Amino acid sequence: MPQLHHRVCHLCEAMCGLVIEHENGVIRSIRGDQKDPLSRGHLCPKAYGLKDVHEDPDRLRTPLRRVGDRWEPAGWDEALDEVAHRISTIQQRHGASSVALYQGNPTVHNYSGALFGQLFQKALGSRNRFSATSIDQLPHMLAALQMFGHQLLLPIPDIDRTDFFLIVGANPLVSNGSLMSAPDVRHRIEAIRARGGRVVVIDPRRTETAQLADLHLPVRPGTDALLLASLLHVLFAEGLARPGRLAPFTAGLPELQRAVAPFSPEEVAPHVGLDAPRLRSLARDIAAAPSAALYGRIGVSTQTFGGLASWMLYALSVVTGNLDRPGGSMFTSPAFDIVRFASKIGQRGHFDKGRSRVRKLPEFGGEYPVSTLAEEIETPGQGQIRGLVTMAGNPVLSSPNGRRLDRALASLDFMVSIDIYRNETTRHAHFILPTTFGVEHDHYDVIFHALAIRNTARYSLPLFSPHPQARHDWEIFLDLATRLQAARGPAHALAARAQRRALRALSPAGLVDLGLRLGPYGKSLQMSLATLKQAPHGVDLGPLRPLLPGRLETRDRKIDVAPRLFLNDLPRLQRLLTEAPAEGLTLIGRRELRSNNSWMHNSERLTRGPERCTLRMHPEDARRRGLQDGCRVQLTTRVGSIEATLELTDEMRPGVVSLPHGWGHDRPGAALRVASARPGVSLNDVTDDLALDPLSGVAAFNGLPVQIAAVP
Ligand SMILES: Nc1nc2c(c(=O)[nH]1)N[C@H]1C(S)=C(S)[C@@H](COP(=O)(O)OP(=O)(O)OC[C@H]3O[C@@H](n4cnc5c(=O)[nH]c(N)nc54)[C@H](O)[C@@H]3O)O[C@H]1N2
Ligand SMILES: Nc1nc2c(c(=O)[nH]1)N[C@H]1C(S)=C(S)[C@@H](COP(=O)(O)OP(=O)(O)OC[C@H]3O[C@@H](n4cnc5c(=O)[nH]c(N)nc54)[C@H](O)[C@@H]3O)O[C@H]1N2
Ligand code: SF4
Ligand SMILES: [Mo]
Repeated sequence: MPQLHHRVCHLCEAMCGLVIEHENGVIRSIRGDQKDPLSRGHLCPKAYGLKDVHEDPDRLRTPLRRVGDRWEPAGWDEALDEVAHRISTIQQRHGASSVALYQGNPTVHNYSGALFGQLFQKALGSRNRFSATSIDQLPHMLAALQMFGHQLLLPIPDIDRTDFFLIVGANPLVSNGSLMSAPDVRHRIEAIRARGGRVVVIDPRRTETAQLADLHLPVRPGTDALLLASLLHVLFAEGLARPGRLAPFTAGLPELQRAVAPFSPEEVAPHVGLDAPRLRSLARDIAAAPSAALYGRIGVSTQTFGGLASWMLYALSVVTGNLDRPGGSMFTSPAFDIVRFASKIGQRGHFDKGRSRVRKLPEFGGEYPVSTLAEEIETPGQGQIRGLVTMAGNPVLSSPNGRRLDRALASLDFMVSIDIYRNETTRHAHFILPTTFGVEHDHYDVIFHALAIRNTARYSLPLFSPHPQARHDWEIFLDLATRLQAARGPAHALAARAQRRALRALSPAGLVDLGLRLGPYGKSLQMSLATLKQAPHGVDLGPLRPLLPGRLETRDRKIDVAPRLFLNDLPRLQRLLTEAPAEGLTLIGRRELRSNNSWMHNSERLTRGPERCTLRMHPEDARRRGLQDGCRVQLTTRVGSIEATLELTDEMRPGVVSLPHGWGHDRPGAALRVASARPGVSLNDVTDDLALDPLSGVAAFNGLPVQIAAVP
């Protein structure tokens, strides 16, 4: 008899509720859960990735040890013992920071792994920590830290009630939303227009999202900070700055006004590549809208002015009174309130408390930019990285100048990867420790409930019991942490073992229970794990509510709309006005609906159909270079060359070309049979580890100069 299982999809930030039909341990079908209060029945094709990855014969099931080019299975105890021993030995000889840590994106989609990963991180005690944050949302978090006092206090666009949705450098129709958990974003955007609201997209490409909009503005890549500064300029110059109820607890408005004075639409227009009257009327439209949700994502955060652009978007919300207003950008009240928790234990985030060894890049939240990882491994001397732990990450394909990192990883004394696949990164490890996946464990979105457009809470039980050989991420972290602590001496060993017993007894689910009970609905709604277990479709906690000034975490309980850090970076932006816009082509990224960064290309179902890893170019640019649709072209940057198939489309802004990242599955030693049959190329073989936002340290993937020629 087929049975039904209800759970949340953990593959992206949208948190779609699913109904999974299964029989005799096999998933028969996956549908959207109509009763989920957030996703209301939505799902995307990737949901089947849960089944495909779960059943994938290439997914690792036992620990692997590499001996030269050969891999042999190892027992858990021997693998964990040897991994801890090798890490401790390097650390004893060369210092705690000689072993680095890289945490990839799926970490934040796995609450137990993330919580216990912190424990492991502490036990490792290395200052050389890296994660996908510095190739992603770091600037948004930095702006939140500076303006609202907490790195996780991110304003979320209230798209279900807004009258004006401005989308800058994001393509939620394909990405399903990021720092904005908003399943079924298509219907939500259509609803804005149906109720008489407007949608404007600023993107060098006429994306799937732009096609739904009232207005698409094809900005020149990397110039968003100029564009946004000009909007602020118009608001002040035309007396449209009206922070309203935010005014009593907003500091820095006069400083902001002075700071944006040089950036009139007329000044910035030739650099941004849009007409000044367009920019002026956009500022007026935002000011005139009864409510406006102003939103930016990867396109604005991962560029040379990522910090400034992220700050200015939030500043625009404040200046127009749209922060913390229904229909504007609001803060969430999640049932497990990670922001409050973190601040209770004094963790609000920090920036530039230290600098990396080689390139002197600033830390953020105790991490260094991953753009510097390769050179920290390659550069000899005191503090050199000699060992590496990767967890749920594939930086060879996901970080800039991946080829350089690829080579650097091969030179490490020791590397261990906690991952479900032997892929382009983990092939360099001496040990791979495989984890359970998806339907084999429980799930609660500690992070994404805090970033959702509506307050809801939903807990999922495991569907299948894990393979007898399998371990959860959290179990591996706990066991490694215990061993690392024990290696420091008998007293440490005793304490570590006691801690291990206590944490196993509490269990990750126990931590969620605690978080729910101590959260904002613990008393009022008796929120607990038991409550959620009785609500298999999730609990609706209502639309976002105004929370300011109470929710602010700044010392003076005020919004700082003009943090010194950002003001000091404005002369760099102003210099852009004195330079002639660069000739030649610039490269930007792209996401594809059936793909998820680098790791879902081993699903037959998700990769069939036309080739996806193509270089898109405007036909006019192709004509000038004598290139034909479908021909092979070579892309060359400072860092290297790759080849790709050309796809001509007038959705590209002339002068801009786009290629998706996460491909390039043709490296020896990886074991991904489906993916390697259609490998594509890695965009990050040509992105530049030296190209970053010097303010924040985030990688500047977008707006990279590139030469394109036919393959000889
Ligand atoms: N050029 C360019 N590069 C980019 C981007 C871009 O827009 N352009 N985007 C960037 C962004 S936003 C991100 S987030 C990064 C992502 O960068 P990464 O996080 O480094 O890479 P992923 O491709 O997400 O790799 C995830 C890894 O986790 C493993 N995995 C999946 N599930 C689990 C699990 O449950 N447990 C464990 N232990 N492992 C698991 C997979 O096998 C895979 O090896 O890429 C960045 N790179
Ligand atoms: N299907 C799918 N969904 C995903 C992922 C995936 O790989 N596949 N990855 C997940 C992850 S890790 C993340 S972080 C999110 C990201 O979520 P999004 O940010 O929505 O992702 P993208 O589709 O890369 O959208 C970025 C947009 O910025 C545009 N852009 C590039 N350069 C510039 C610029 O200089 N200025 C402006 N204004 N726009 C620019 C690009 O054309 C692109 O349309 O998606 C998540 N969801
Ligand atoms: S949109 Fe995201 S959460 Fe929803 S089904 Fe697709 S991958 Fe899963
Ligand atoms: Mo990301």
